[in-house]
Amino acid sequence: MLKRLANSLVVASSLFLTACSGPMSTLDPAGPSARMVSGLWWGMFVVGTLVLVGVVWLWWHAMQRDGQSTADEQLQEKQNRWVIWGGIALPTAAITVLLAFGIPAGHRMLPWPAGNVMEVHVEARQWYWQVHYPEHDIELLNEIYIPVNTPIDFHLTSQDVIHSFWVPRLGGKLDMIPGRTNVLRLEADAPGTYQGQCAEFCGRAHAFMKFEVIALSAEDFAAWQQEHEEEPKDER
Ligand SMILES: [Cu+2]
Repeated sequence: MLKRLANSLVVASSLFLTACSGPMSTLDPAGPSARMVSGLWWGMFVVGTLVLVGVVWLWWHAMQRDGQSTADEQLQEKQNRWVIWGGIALPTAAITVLLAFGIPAGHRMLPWPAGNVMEVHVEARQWYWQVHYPEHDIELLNEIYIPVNTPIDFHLTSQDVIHSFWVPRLGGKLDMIPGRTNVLRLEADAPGTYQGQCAEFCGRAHAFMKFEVIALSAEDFAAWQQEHEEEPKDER
């Protein structure tokens, strides 16, 4: 029976895991920030699974036992041990381990001053994205071209309601709030197209508020930039 249960668990988990790739999967990271997010996710998944299995095992064990009087002093002491180790020590240790990984990971994702950071401004509106490259005076709509292996600071704001900027394969999401600029640092490892989506319900067409991040090699990006800078301003 246990063997059959184990087999069906393997089949079920492999079915679930095949759904972990794809253009909107945080578990298919394509940049340093996304890798930290997915690393934390897997760590929490493993710890959470161990805790679940342990609790279910204890519950099953408890259900099999006959009732005993709690007046028994020895039994009382045993129960106190369970409360201290299982109810206080174990959660404290688990939370400490998670914080020891989680806090430095969150810290590394912040946009600290660095040498080769590129700046891209994104303004959200119902229901599209206006992209501006301040250093090159380029404007785009619903698509963002970036060079690979370069940290990009996205300066995010909104012109109407709260939206949220999210490119799952590149990193975590960040809210875009009217009257405020939030900065999100993302980086792509390899050339390719990464899907983005508004992650905060913002009205009727929220589900269709999508964009694309196109990562190009350094040479291709330089060529793209030159091509766009040469366009006369009044045609944009
Ligand atoms: Cu939205």
